[in-house]
Parts: sequence; C-alpha cells; structure tokens
Amino acid sequence: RKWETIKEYKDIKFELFDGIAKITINRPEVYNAFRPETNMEMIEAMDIVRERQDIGVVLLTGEGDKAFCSGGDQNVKGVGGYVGEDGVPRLNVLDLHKRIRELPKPVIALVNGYAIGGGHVLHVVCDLTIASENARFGQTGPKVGSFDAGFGSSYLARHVGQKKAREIWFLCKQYTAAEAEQMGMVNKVVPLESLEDEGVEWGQTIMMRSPMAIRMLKRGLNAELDGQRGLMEFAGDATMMFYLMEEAQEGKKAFLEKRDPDFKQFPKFP
Ligand code: 2NE
Repeated sequence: RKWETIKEYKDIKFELFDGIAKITINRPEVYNAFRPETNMEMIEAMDIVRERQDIGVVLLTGEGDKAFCSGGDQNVKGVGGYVGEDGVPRLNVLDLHKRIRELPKPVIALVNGYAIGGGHVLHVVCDLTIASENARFGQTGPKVGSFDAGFGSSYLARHVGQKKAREIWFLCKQYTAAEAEQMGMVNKVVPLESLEDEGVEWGQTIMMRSPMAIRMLKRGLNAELDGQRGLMEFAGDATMMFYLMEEAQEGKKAFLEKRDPDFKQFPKFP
C-alpha cells in the first residue's frame, strides 16, 4: 500500500490512501507523547481533512510498535500547561478533542501499543478503536498530577460504565487489549501486523456508505452527550440539508426577485 504525503510536519505524519487519511504521531523516543506543537499539527491536519472532499475517514495511530500515545510530554510540562517552543503553557490537546468530535467524518484510533494518560483519552475520543494484541490501556493522571474530567471521563463512562470509569481513573492500573475490548472501549483486537490492514478495511467499508448518513449519525450520537454544543452541530447540518431543498432556494429567489415567496407549493409531510 502506497501512502501519499498530504503535508509534511515535524511531529506527525499526515498521509492519504484511497480516501483514507492517516495521522501518525511520530515521536517514538517519548512513546509518542504530545507537546503543544504536536497538537497544533494534528488540529491543522483535522481541518484539512474537514475541507477535502476526497477524504472520508481518518486513521489516528502512533509510530512504531511500542506506543499509540503516552499523553502529555512530561519534559515540557510547566506551570499552567505544556510549554511550547514559544514559551507559552497550553492544554491544547482539548482543542484536538473538539476537532475530532466536530469532524463530520469518522476517526478510527489504531492503538499499536501503550495508550496511556492523555494518549488513552485520545483513543476514547475517537469514534472507533481497533487495538493490536500488545496494546495496553490506562490513565495515570492522579499518579502524575493531572486529570481529564472532560471527554476523558464522561465519554469513557459511556463506553465502560460509571464503576469501571471510576476504577480506571482512581486506581491508574493498566489493562490489556482483551480487557479493554471486554469493557467496551475497544471495537476489535487484531495482531499488530494486521492493525493497519484492519483499519484500512474498516475505512474502505465506511467509504462505501452514505457520507450524509454517517455524518448525521455521528452528530446524533455526539449530541446525546454534548448538550447545546452537540445540538448546535446537529442543527447546523439540518440547515445544510435544508439548503439542498428547493423550499430553501425559493426563499432566497423571492428575496432576490423582490416578490413574495411561494411556500404553498411545498409539501407538509405528516
Ligand atoms: C507508557 C509507559 C507506561 C511505558 O512504560 P515503559 O516502562 O515500557 O517505558 P518507559 O521507559 O517508561 O518509557 C520509554 C521512554 O519514553 C519516555 C520515557 O521517559 C522513556 O524515555 P528514555 O528514558 O528511554 O529516554 N516517555 C514515556 N512516556 C512519556 C511521556 N508522557 N512524556 C515524556 N517521555 C515519555 C510509561 O512510559 C509511562 O507511564 N509514561 C508516562 C505516562 C503519563 O503519565 N503521561 C502523562 C499523563 S497526563 C496527560 O497526558 C494529560 C492529561 O491527563 C490531561 C490533559 C493533557 C494531558
């Protein structure tokens, strides 16, 4: 399989194959921990995916066979956040979480090793997770002076239930891929050498499905947890669909033609 580079970055690889984008965190020396620049690059890549009509699915993974992502890079953890090259402390991984949820296309985490701390949250936030047999999952926040009480807690609890979510966060234990699958936070476990193939196969299957149906399903499933924000995204897409109808065009045409709109011609379905 020949992955074509979409854009060159420092901390990530951003590639394309058959309508499937692949974002690979490329910092294996720190088990793919992220620093502010890593998140900025992933956010920009997600924005590119959003705009491009030829991309329908994203695979998110880590370089090598040791880690998917080990969370925030402890080497640059400062006072008030993770400190970027500009000297400013940030917690911009939360902006990446928002991008993943807003993206009207599915994001599949391919967990190829440790998904720990903020790296665990990252897979939780993705729409689907496929894990390799060597993957290990867990939170470390209360052990290392951190926590994610956002999607990393509430959305995790939707996957595994409140008791398990509290166990995962309060005890900071590690779990095998099989345990994670049993808990309901992983869709499928495969051998490491099959991980990318499986992800591409899932991506290709999704690409054969109706993009509008996939989009509205993601919106609806998000809205259940996301409150007014989720409703806003759902409503925005309802407006987009309305703009595809003659009824919405009639309003605009009447305005431009300086006449009253003729909405009576449109059906009032039961
Ligand atoms: C991932 C884990 C369990 C692996 O353990 P092990 O024993 O297999 O490997 P080792 O030797 O700990 O790690 C390998 C290399 O990667 C670096 C290590 O320092 C080590 O480097 P060298 O000594 O070989 O030079 N490394 C691993 N994780 C790193 C990290 N996060 N930052 C910088 N370097 C890292 C084990 O390594 C581990 O527990 N890692 C730390 C996980 C962690 O606590 N992450 C931060 C959680 S907080 C967070 O991510 C967060 C949040 O909670 C809320 C918002 C935003 C972020």
